[in-house]
Amino acid sequence: KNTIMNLESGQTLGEFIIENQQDFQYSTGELSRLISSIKLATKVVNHKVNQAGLVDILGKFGAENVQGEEQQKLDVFANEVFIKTLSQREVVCGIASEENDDFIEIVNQQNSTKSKYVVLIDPLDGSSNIDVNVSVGTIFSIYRRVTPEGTPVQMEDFLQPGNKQIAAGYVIYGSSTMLIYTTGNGVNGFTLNPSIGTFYLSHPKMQIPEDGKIYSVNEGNYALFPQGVKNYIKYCQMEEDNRPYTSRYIGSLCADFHRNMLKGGIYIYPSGTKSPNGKLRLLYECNPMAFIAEQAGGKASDGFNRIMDIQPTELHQRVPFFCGSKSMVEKAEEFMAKG
Ligand code: AHM
Ligand code: MG
Repeated sequence: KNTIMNLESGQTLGEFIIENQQDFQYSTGELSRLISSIKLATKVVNHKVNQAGLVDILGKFGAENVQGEEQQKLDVFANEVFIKTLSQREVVCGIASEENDDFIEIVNQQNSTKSKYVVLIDPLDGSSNIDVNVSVGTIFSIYRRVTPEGTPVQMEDFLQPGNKQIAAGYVIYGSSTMLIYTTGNGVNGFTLNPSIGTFYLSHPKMQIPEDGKIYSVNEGNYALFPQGVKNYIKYCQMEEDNRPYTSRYIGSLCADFHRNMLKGGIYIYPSGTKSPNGKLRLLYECNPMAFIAEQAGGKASDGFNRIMDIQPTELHQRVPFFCGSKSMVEKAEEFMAKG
């Protein structure tokens, strides 16, 4: 009984969205409907992610795939859920997804594009972690289109620098499912109560600690890292002042980023690994996380310059990523500058 009373006194994400609608200039409720649609899709994906470990057992007993269909991969499923949910509600005029080569134009039954927003999304980030029951996430980024409303959406509507983002957020399907987002007026985090399917405001006005003691980088690639990153890692490991720092790497950006948000820390995915610009995508991963980090008082850089000032040239562009507590990112930049 107590639990129910406590929950009822807490603010839900739905209530929060309505109450904060005035955050957006020229607000017509359109962006609120868009964020509500993301909330809905998140719950559908969450339900499926929670069942991931059961698929084999159910399959063995014939309870799954009665038509003999192959079990759909979770990242494909998540991609479809977000695209269908957003397009059917006509809350966006275009979607670009990490899972699709090209962007998708959304038209309504009259064959026109009504909304002025585009969404860029990584529907299931860190999906290689699913099989081992480690947290995965969703990352999204929202822009106002630059081409005229009512006309077909164009590539330039998606290739905008991160500093033009209207909103951004991530979901972490972890020991609890959380949705964290910003509309440029601070960062707020909501935790899902799965028994009633409602997100509650659990982390209001999130602030990333100015400094931290955790560094997250895939050190297996050490030999390939630029000298600046190697030197910074050695600095983290040195016995001096409040060091050595602690090393934590989950391999799920949402989870590593989220831990750093709460405890302070730096996340690095440098160049010089499998691709010359690292692995992470500017539009689906780095820009939204950079917007959230900055809104929480943190910092995001490519090692030299602000992530959100980079002018994108292609949808799936990759970029080195240094993100987290402000002083830690600045320190890493100092090492990068020295080379
Ligand atoms: P994905 O979008 O294909 O899942 O790749 C992104 C993920 C991030 O979540 C994570 O931080 C990174 O890849 C881990 O890469 P690596 O295994 O190379 O360290
Ligand atoms: Mg990803």
